[in-house]
Amino acid sequence: AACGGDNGAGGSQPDDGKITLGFAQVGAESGWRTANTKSIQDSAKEAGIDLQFSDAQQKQENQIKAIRSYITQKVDVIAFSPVVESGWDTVLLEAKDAKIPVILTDRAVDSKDTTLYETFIGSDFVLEGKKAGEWLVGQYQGKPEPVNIVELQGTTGSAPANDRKSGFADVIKADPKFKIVASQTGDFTRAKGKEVMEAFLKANKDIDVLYAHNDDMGLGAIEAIEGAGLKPGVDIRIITVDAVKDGMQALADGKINYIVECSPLLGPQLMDLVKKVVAGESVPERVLTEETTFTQEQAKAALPNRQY
Ligand code: GZL
Repeated sequence: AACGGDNGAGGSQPDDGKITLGFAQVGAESGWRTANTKSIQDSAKEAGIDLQFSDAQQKQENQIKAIRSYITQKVDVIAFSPVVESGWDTVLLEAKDAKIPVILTDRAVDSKDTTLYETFIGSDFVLEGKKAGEWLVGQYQGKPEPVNIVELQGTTGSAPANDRKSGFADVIKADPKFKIVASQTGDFTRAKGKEVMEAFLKANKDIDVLYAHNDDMGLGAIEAIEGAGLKPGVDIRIITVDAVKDGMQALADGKINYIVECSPLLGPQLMDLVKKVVAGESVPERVLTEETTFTQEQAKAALPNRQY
């Protein structure tokens, strides 16, 4: 392999000819994120790709710093999961000027210039929100009484929070009996989910449903609901997104009523895209992840072979 030669993509091939991938991860805020990191690290090893990895503790400035360090290191490809949708154009332009291709994983950016990245591999979060809404509408078919909903949003400004909120709202607006009486960010963490749900419970006497943008906030909310002497999944129906093991266990135990899956296992597909991009092959501008939904019965059946 070329030792230190230019591979045309701007990065310089290391002496051993291995591709070097710089990955700027969001953080370690949830079970989903942990599983996503494991998938990326395991599949880089499997693919023989040299992975430089950073954890931004959910701070955009740390992700930008990490991307800049990868540019300085002249990695062959940069990949990252943008913690929020906006504020990326400057650093992505620096990567483009350095001729280092960028791959978006998991979350999207709102940059108008789509030449700033090669492809975006991740879920359709609007569809996830719609799936959650459709299940709820189905549950209350033919029941005219009002349905009071509280919503735990993901990280403010993140694509999953924006899109899961809008997809859900789009579906339930069909019937005015569905009312979102409170909606606030729990930043995708259990701790914050519990704290905000405690506040919701104090401020709202009659909550029928909780829609949490991820399992972790839903699990935190369950602690708050039980702390208030109510039965999660019965007194307050709960819908979450992700389907990580702890969420699926709560679903099987009847504390959650429905989970919309969001797969974190993007590693293998990411490594294929990295190899294609370095080889100068064309890649699709959007790669959608396969995912489904789970009822309580389906969770019991699926739990034994859940990978994460
Ligand atoms: C979704 C991902 C979200 C998960 C959360 O693809 O960005 O971030 O739903 C995670 O659990 O924190």
